[in-house]
Amino acid sequence: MPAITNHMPTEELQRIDAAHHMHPFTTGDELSAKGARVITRAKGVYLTDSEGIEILDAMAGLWCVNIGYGRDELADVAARQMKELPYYNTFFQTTHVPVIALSQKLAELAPGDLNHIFYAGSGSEANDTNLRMVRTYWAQKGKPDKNVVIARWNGYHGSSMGSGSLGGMVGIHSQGGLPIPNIHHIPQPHWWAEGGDMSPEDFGLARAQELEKAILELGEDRVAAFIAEPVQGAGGVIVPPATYWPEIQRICDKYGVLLIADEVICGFGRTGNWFGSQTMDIRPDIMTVAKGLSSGYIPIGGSIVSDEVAKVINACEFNHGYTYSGHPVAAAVALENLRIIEEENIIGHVRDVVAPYLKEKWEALTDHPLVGEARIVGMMGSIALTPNKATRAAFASEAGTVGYMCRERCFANALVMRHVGDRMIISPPLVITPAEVDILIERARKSLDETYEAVMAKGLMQAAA
Ligand code: PXG
Repeated sequence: MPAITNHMPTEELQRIDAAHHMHPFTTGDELSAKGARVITRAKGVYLTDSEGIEILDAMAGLWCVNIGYGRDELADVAARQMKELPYYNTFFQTTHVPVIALSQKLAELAPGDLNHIFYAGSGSEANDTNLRMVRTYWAQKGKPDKNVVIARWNGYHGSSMGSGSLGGMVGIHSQGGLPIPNIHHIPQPHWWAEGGDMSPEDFGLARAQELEKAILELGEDRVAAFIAEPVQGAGGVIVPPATYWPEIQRICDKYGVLLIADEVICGFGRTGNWFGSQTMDIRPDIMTVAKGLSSGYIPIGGSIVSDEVAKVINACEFNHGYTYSGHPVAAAVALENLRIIEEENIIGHVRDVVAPYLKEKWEALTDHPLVGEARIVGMMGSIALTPNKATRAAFASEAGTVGYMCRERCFANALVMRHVGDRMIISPPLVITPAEVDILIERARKSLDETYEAVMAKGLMQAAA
């Protein structure tokens, strides 16, 4: 068999891919018929595909390439670490220098007394850890029945049995026997879609109070923890009303419910601070991290936990861990990534330069006939496509029809902008420049114009009854 290289014809690469590679969250047969887009290289905020087309990646991969593509420093650190110590585990009373250094750094960066890290290979694994850790925490404190975790509909926490159960994605729950027992979901603070006639402030408060209602129904002695993303990502970049998080914090404090902030997307600068918890002014007991921890260059995730949680867990043998918990190469790469974020003041660039610039351009998209609202926090934004801005109506067509059309136009216009239903979302690399933001917005507008034309031509500008 010939070696497979970048220089093979695209169709040949697509044929072999279709024959042997099963893609996540994909209808395999449909993709095989169409052929997957083959990405061959990337630099800065741009991807290059096998046809040589340069595409502006306004999703930073899958919300993770915070420092942008093509940073040789990370490759060099990985190579050095592989030569020195490519692998050793952190089980059986051993440790190594990269994991020691990364742990110290994360403890320094994380807010409050979040000073202890349990490592995983991904966000899903880290949330599985959290689920077992909070239940073990309460069992150790003599409350084994305090084992229910409350989460939110349309939240995303991963796709393993545990993390997929914590998430509130019905598509995930519908396959493979999820959710597992003792996970309880409450509604999300999605004002645009679900707020009806309420003001965003009243609605945010009402949705936070759903947590209190659930705790009272289940019983305070049954509820171990509440898990949520500071800003929902995969659910459609849903920014909660300002009233939401303070009320959630009050309720968690009042009933002794551990607060888990899933920072897998929000962490490491995405919202303009190191962590989304700082932007939303909350005090979690545990933060889930992954993605931006290594800017996606290598798989690594973890749970950053408070002194109190660590004290209780460390007093017992926590029968939990992964072969790659604290992998030395991943730890070394993550540490180098954090060094770059810090020394190059990338979060300052977000906060003071590019996020304010992007916000202005992004919010101006509401002048487009298809765009109802535009929401953005730091470098994660969304726009709602609607046939009627005044009523915030959904389209009469099946949810996601128009969003998908828009995403396809974006692809054709060399822009990766995703759709979640009929919301379009962006999460570009944090290092994007104002000039590159101009290109992003220009391509987004062109794609919206083309989508609007097609929507009108097909008679789809109709509100659902
Ligand atoms: N928590 C959050 C908040 C996430 O966004 C995970 C946990 C799980 O991480 P891993 O590393 O196990 O994938 C995620 C992942 C999408 C999409 O379509 C989003 C994610 C993953 C895959 C697709 O937006 N987020």
